Amino acid sequence: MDYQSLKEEFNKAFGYEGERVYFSPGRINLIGEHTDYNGGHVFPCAITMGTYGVYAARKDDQVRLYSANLPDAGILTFPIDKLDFDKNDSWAKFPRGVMYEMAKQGKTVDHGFDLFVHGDLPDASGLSSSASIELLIGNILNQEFNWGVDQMTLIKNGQAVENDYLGLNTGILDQFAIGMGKKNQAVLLDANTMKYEYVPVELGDNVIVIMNTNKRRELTDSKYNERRSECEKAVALLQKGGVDVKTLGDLSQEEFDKDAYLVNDDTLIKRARHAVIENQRTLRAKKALSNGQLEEFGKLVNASHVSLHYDYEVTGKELDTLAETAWKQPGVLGARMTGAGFGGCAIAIVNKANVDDFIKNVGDVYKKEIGYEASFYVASIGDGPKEIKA
Ligand code: GAF
Repeated sequence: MDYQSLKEEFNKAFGYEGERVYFSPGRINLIGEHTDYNGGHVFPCAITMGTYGVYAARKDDQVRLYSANLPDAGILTFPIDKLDFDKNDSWAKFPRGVMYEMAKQGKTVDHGFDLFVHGDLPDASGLSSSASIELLIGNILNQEFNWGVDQMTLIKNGQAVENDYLGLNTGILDQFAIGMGKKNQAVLLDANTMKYEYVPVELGDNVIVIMNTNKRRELTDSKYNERRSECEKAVALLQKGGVDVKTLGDLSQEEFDKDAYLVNDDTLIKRARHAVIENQRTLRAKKALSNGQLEEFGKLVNASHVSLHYDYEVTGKELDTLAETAWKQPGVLGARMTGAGFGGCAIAIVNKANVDDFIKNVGDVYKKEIGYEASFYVASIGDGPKEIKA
């Protein structure tokens, strides 16, 4: 949506002129899945799809919110000092959560505001619509209330909203990918040290196609927290056996293979093996992309999906159908699920000349196998949160 239409939409919702327009992206993760909370590496990029917000200050202490994506919710209202979590809160939980967590650092607002929001990310699809809105609100309030905090503070605050306010035990991947997004760049993050490095995404004649299963992925409904605690149990068993390890990201594949017997449980060994090898694979994939070895990069992308299917068991029929069908199409370098899994989206790296046929063929197979349609978008890699000018 463009600047003018967003201003008009604000006007329709609130009956006067909004002041400033902001944008926060969604993200795809190229590789490095379920590694962030295991002290490993992730390799995501922000995309040009995301969440727009139009802001205007109010003189009183009321926050009023309107989402074009949830028109039935109407205008949601709360006073600036009522920030406690309320499970009936609809999407107001995000601005309230951001304000609640930032208030812990002494960053507050001293008057109300009206906010119109419009997102073009499919909801609960694994492209981080929640982190997108957390970073949108964090960046708006940082600018409008002169908080003077840096992007990393807003990123960590977004994660605190998930972990402490909403009770979801997620890692830093989503908020980091969005907050640090840069046009045409992926970013390799070591989630253990928080050191990061940008890598240009130069795919030659290829583009990234996002494939949406249209199966909603709700982290709360999923086995996300279970996977996380399975990995923690594996680490505890390795430590008990005398291995000097803090996270699975500390281990090479050889070290893990040597000590895996200490874990002594088939399921826990599979979970840990994924975390260890996926971390190593992510480093190899970053190297391959940096060196322009696109075929090698694509193979590592495929191997990531296989590991998420067999060892981590977070794919499911919908994501497997998309990835496995994609692998068989001409002009495809690689394909894998992206994000937490259990539904949501997959990505494929496809030669530009093959994209139309690719979408048709994968779409047809998906409809036949699953019974409803998948959606496809060609991804553009974009910047992090920013104000948009006229
Ligand atoms: C979700 C989480 F929010 C991330 O922190 C990450 O663990 C991801 O699943 C899996 O890689 O997006």
